[in-house]
Amino acid sequence: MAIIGLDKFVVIIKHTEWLDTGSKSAIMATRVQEGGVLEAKKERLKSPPLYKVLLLNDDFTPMDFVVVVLQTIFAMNRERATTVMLRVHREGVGECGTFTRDVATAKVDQVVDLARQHQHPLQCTMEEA
Ligand code: TYC
Repeated sequence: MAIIGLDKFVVIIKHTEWLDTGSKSAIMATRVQEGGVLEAKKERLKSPPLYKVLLLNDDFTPMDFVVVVLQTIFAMNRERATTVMLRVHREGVGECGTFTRDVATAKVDQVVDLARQHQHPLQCTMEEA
């Protein structure tokens, strides 16, 4: 909830309706009713769960391709992308970043799509952080 610190809202309800004047014509009238009180809850929303995007090693995807993937999809500079790629190469798995679920899903899809377009078996996955 974005509103913090407000205790109460006064509710103003406007009714607009046709009033029958008894003759052949009718008029529009607006009535304003005031006085309802709505208590604001002093609650903060929980922050959304975050997901780590992980790159997996394989024996076929070229190192240079993985570096380009990390630069383009994860906005890493060349040095950082090379460090992450080498970690995946040596340890089997490496972290590309932490994102909300939708962003992590989109990044995983982009990595896999790009890899398949180039006929590489590169695997990318995500897990809750
Ligand atoms: N192991 C690959 C090779 O030797 C390089 C590689 C690194 C592949 C990272 C995938 O996520 C990966 N060409």
